[in-house]
Amino acid sequence: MAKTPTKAPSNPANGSKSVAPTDIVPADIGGESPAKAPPVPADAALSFSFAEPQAAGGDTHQVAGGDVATLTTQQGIPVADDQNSLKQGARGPALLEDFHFREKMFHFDHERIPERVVHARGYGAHGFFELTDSLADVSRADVFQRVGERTPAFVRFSTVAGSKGSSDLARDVRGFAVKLYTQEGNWDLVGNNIPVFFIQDAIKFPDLIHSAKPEPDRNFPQAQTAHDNFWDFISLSPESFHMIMWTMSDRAIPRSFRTMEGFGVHTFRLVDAEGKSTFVKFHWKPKQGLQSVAWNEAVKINGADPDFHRRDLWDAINSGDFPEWELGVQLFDDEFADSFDFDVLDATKLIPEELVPIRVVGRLVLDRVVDNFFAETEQVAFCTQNVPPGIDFSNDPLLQGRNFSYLDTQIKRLGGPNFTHIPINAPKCPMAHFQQDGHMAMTNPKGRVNYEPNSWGPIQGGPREDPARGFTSFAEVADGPKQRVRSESFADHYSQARQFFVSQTPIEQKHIGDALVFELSKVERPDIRSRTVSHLLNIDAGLAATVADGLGMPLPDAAVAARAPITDLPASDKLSIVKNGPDSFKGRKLGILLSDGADAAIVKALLKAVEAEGAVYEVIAPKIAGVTLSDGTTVAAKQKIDGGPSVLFDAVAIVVSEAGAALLSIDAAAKDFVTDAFAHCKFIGLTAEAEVIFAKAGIAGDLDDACLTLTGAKDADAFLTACRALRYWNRELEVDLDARPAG
Ligand code: HDE
Repeated sequence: MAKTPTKAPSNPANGSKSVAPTDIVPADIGGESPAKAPPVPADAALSFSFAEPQAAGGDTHQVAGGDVATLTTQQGIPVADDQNSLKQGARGPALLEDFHFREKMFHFDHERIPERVVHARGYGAHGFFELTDSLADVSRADVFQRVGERTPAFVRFSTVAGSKGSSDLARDVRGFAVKLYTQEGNWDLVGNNIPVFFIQDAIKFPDLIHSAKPEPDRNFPQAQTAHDNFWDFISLSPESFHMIMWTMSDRAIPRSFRTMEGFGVHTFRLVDAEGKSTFVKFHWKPKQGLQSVAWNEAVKINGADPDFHRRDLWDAINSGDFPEWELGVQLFDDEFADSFDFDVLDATKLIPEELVPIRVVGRLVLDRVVDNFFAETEQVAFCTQNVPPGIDFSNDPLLQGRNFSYLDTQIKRLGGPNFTHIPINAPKCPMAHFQQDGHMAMTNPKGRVNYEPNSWGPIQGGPREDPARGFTSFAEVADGPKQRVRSESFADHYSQARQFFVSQTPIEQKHIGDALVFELSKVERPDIRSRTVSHLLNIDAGLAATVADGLGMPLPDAAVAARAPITDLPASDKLSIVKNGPDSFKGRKLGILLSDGADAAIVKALLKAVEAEGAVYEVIAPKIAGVTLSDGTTVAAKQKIDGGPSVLFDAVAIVVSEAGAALLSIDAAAKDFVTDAFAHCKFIGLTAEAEVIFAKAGIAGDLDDACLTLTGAKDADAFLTACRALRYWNRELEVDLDARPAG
């Protein structure tokens, strides 16, 4: 009878030979930017770690003295054999008595919790908020009082429509949810990367989301709005068209979470110690500048690296390149609200920065990745109702509805009322209340008294209300008949949609047209396509004509507008991505395609220039083991060419020898590498030898000003400087059929 191994077996059956670490010769140059020593988080004093053993038992696998801990059951019983279940004889039936097997399987069976009904796919990180300008003049909120003070933060970015396992580059709104653990309780600013929303009243949210999600009979398409149900709903809901302009723009395919803005969307209130209220809109402005990818590129990124955004955030933080945003506020009073062309309670409208300038009051820095995705990113529970004293709600009917929905959904998702006991959700300030019991209660009050008022005195009797420090709602006077109506002041649906469109650069306008044509081309019913275009006519006649032409359909009549659009709202530069890009290649990634025999001086100069720019690089090569350069230096590859397409990089350099180029020019993946980099308007650096690859790909004759020849080491700096422009969008007007005038 075969002896059962008791240790994890090496596998003699498959004959695999293990490679001793000494067999591997490290390359002279690594295949990617070298990892820096993990930096000390700037808020080290405030940082807290979920790796610390928690009340219910440590989650560390080490025991004192550094010995490896003994595997145990959840009850702490040491486990002797984790490879084999208990059987009656070696080939006999399994025994019910095997408590270790049953406990292990039971726990596994319950590993999943319901995914979020929207924003299921998300990625989070820790950091801090630092106040740089006191808001004490308008708010009593503790978090806004002391300049220089840091408040711990957790941020979760997300897509909206896709399931947890969907791809990062879906065309979609991005969630930008911020939890600040203030000294007066948690403040959750649960925003998006787009400052307006599709609908005006929360009662339409289930319909909007049903229409965007996979169609219920067939359960597809996944993470896409390009289908009949979505556009049917949208074309019957004119209020959505301002947001549609944003979601059809490149805002919906960001390059990185780090290159997106965030918005609180609704009008909130700040309230001072005297109870005076000031209206406020919250903005997060990325220090990294705004940047998006091209649609054709997004589609390909989804295949090449569905985790593109989460990997980007993980890598940036781990390499010490901490993403940072400024917190800006737009403050305004009743007088402005009354004079504004639109209703400040209508979440389909924004207030242009030119009208109410942004006051920067702080910065948000993400400097620590999670220890455990599930414990932190999956279990974090944002609730719009979480506001500390000094911040308050407006009557925006969307916000009012959200305040119900978020608490409600957490009970379903996290299983009970004690989700605030989970460390990621627990406030980091003192807490005292009489709420008790329920599923998974972790922090239970001690003592005899669990009610108030009580007469057990200040020590035994527990916490008391504090009328001065406690939260008081802004004493807004409200009156009116009880009715289901939409305010007349919400009736303008097109003016700001038009303002957004005219604020874009020509290439951004083209992308909006392209996106509409793409989405509507996936819609099967011509009447839905036509109805959608009928709304575009109220926004911009040129856009409507482009889309109708792209769909090959006649122009319909314009939709009947509830209120005639204002057509002369001035363009707002802040609404464009291209006009708000960075002026550096910092934080971006250069892909360097190498072959054996590539010019060592050029490669080394490129790496130096990348580092000087604060950018990163990855080497792509025919084989993952890497290449040997002209001077004998070996360079490791990060990507084999087939797994490292150019869509994963912000710019590319192709440094190859003549022999290497000859080999690569017959390789489909290498040809895709150059054609895609070209089609996506990237800056391309290439040695003269590389031209044969472009020739075989059919684009050698098209090389333009953004394709820079690298003749020697001296050209590396100039190439990296050129890359600061991020994309050479003019090229798209040459190479895209859709750039031709309508007709
Ligand atoms: Fe949400 N939304 N939402 N939403 N939302 C949720 O809460 C809801 C809206 C936003 O990373 C859910 O915990 C209603 C606007 C983000 O965990 C749910 C309405 C904005 C996240 C919910 C809206 C958002 C959510 C699902 C219309 C931008 C992800 C899971 C009235 C200002 C938070 C959850 C995270 C998540 C309801 C509209 C942003 C069901 C009813 C407008 C960033 O409660």
